[in-house]
Amino acid sequence: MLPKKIILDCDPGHDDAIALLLAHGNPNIELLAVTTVVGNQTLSKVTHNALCVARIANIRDVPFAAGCHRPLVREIKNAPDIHGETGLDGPSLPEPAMRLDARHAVDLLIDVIMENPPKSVTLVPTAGLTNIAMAARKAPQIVERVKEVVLMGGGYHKGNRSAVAEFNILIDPEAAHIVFNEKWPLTMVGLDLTHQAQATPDVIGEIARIKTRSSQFVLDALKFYGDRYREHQGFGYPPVHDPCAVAYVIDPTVMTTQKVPVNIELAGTLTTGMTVADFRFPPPEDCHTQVAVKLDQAKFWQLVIDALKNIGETVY
Ligand SMILES: [Ca+2]
Repeated sequence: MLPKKIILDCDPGHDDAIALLLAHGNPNIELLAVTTVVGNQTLSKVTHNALCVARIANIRDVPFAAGCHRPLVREIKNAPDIHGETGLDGPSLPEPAMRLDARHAVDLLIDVIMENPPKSVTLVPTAGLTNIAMAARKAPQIVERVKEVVLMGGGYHKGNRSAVAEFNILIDPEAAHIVFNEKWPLTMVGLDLTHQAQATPDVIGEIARIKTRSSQFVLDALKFYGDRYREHQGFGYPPVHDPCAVAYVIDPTVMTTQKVPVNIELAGTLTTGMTVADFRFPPPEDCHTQVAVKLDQAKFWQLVIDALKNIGETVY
């Protein structure tokens, strides 16, 4: 089986960092590019963090580019309550060894999609959708060319930044509206799914046995992230959202999905940023969106652990 080509668009972020390690460490993924966008912290902070994680995992020869520094319309909202002032508080980070690609992330996204064969590139956004929306508007030809979009964001049951809105969608709902309404096949890996991916003591114990720099980084990241989730959101164990989207690309049997139309609320007084999923049966024939429903937890964590083992020890 040929590896699946992906572009990871992220805002590291503790769970983004683990998503990056999973993508790099899994042999079924070819990481074509990493793009960053404002979200968990400012653009400069999350971009710095992405380059630090690249060094921890010894990622080379993959272009990294910085994208949009603010949402399309709204003011910037970050998440220091969960990710700290740096966006990746907790683990000690090495200085980046890699330089950023000179291109804006939106241009890198477009270039990489157009340089690769039609329907070969999967977009994996694990942050606000500003870069992806900008790319779709700047180069509409990418929409047909992309194989699919598998994003972490939203939820059809409840939100985490409002009663009904999830952070990645809420910080740039206009961008999400663009991305969900383009006709590419889109899988929403939302809170309904990612809240099933909690880093339990069993999982932590397995990661602790790997004993490499990358595994130690993950342990330190999960310690901080777990404490914040306990304190601010009442979780016993933290939900590790972003790697779920990467795991679906690696092996779609890691979760069940359901085809339903999804659109983004832009005008609600209580519901702005809600991913409104229409579960009335049957879905329309032209429905191009699906939502993730049920996670195979054992399979998911095995993918994460295998990726860390594959990365092995790194030197810096
Ligand atoms: Ca993220």
